[in-house]
Amino acid sequence: MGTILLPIGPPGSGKSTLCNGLQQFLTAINRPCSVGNLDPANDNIPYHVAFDVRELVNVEEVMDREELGPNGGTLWAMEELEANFDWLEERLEDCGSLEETILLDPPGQAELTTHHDALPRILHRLEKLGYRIVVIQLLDSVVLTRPSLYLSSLLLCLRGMLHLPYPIINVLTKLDNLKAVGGADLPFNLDFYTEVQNLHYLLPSLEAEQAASSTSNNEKWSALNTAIIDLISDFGLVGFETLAVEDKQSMASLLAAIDRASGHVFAGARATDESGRTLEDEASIWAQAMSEGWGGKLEVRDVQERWIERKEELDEAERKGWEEEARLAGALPEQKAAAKVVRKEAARQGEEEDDLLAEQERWRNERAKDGGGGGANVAKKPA
Ligand SMILES: Nc1nc2c(ncn2[C@@H]2O[C@H](COP(=O)(O)OP(=O)(O)O)[C@@H](O)[C@H]2O)c(=O)[nH]1
Ligand SMILES: [Mg+2]
Repeated sequence: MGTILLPIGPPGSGKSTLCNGLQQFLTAINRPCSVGNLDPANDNIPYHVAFDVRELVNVEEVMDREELGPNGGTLWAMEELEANFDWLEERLEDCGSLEETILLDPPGQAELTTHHDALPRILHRLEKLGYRIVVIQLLDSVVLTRPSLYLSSLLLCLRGMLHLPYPIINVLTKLDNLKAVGGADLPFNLDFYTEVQNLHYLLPSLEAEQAASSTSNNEKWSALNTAIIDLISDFGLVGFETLAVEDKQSMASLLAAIDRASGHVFAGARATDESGRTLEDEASIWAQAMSEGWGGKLEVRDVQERWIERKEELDEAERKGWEEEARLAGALPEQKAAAKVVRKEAARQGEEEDDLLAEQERWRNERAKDGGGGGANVAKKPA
């Protein structure tokens, strides 16, 4: 049975980038993976695309034909995709064996994950075909920097979880960027936000934010905030993983969470070559880590340290690490220059050695002519 991973989330939350990152990561650990674009207005396809919904429906064409704006055009296009479900089914079959992981990159319209029915109906039909489905709901971590944005995002995530009733992982993306957009001044530690702890603690900062930006009745805002907080807390469903897509550890942690959600069973043994030697490739190391019960989960405390508290220091350490790796691989220009110097020096020494040997040979011949013992015999012990 194949697994379909569906990243959802507002435009710019990182869906296409995650598809690209996961495609690279899964390929590196030898897990077959394809990515299909379902966004009829996608102008950023960084990954190798297996199939593209724009072969079926083009948003500009829909907008012209139906006299719709970009938002309505996209929703209409998703309905066309639903009406042409056979097209999707065939494209998925073309992706190869049902063991494969298939990523679908959908549009970011909020309607699709709050109340529009095309996406849940498409997923339902895919599930009936036998695909396992995992939804990955993305949210730019910049929302943590404004309490009102964080609260409304929680509401959006909760709605997404209720609208798409599949295993779902909520992810705060772009953690590497959080400090630059104000993450160093957050009033609470990162785990407060990822674990969605007691939201009532947010009330004073929500009120301060609203007092600064609105002239309307603050009491009504307070009552609304409290009602939303109570609603989110009563459901108790929302929590977040974190992601910095270019960070290997962060990607490994997210993939482990995805695997837990999809029930992916790891091959326990490490791969071997023809002679039976254990391979030291990434796939093998991943299999080993999983078979030894590595949960793969990055602690929030470590994420906070890596991307907020000690970001500059650890960025620098990481840069040096990469430099060292590149140096070892002989990839840096200075390394090439250094290798050239070493080779030149060896050649020069070789030339000097040749001169020395020739000089010794000449001396030995002269000694032999004089009737003296050859240089090589001088040290010989008497028999
Ligand atoms: N710094 C950083 N930028 C990211 C990350 N993920 C995505 N982005 C950037 O966010 C922007 C929007 O990403 P994209 O994948 O196109 O979002 P989509 O509209 O949800 O598909 C792009 O410029 C990405 O390079 C991340 O983990 N860190
Ligand atoms: Mg995109």
